Amino acid sequence: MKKQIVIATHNTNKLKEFKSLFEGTPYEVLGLADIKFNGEIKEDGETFADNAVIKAQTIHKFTNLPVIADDSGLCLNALDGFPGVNSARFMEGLPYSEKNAAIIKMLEGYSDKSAKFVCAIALVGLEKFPQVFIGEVKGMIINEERGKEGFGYDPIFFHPNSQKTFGEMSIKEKDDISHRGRATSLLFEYLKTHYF
Ligand code: ITT
Repeated sequence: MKKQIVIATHNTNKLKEFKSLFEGTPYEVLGLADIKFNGEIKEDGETFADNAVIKAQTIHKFTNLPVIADDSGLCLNALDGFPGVNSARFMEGLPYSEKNAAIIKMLEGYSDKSAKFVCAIALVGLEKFPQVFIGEVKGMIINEERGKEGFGYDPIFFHPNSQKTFGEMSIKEKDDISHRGRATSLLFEYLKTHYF
């Protein structure tokens, strides 16, 4: 029988990516709807890691199952890492087409278009203390949206090695190189040694 692990996210696209990443592992991935949690989680940490731990601990208290949470975001080098931990709250409520247009505009006067996606994954409920795994991927912001795959800032995030934006990649292609894919590989190395 598969072991159960909860992904503490309200973001259905993240949940989809985690389900794809966990395919072929001994874990059945549950979302917040499966455990009937529909509250809000206050993300007031200063770092991606802090917020991931806050989310995972909140849900672990609710369900008692092992929980992983992801806090992630886009960091623009020319703007000192903006929007960073506030990536989800930047222009909150507006569609990503508008947020992406705003990011392109903010970078207009800068020759440095380099950016990175960061993902901190916290695992809570297997050990006494939370474990945190961090993945990053470097890229650059292009001047138009390209591709309909993925979510959020994916269509303006160009990955030079692939010569594609994340918006032009299938979920599997993105899994192989993304910040979330990399943090999850570290999580799996840990889980394999101790819990697979
Ligand atoms: P949960 O907190 O419920 O997990 P959220 O979307 O609010 O969902 P975060 O606080 O971690 O999650 O914010 C992450 C934001 O960063 C996300 O909403 C996107 O704007 C951006 N982001 C993170 N990973 C991304 C990815 O793989 N592709 C595109 N944008 C991403």
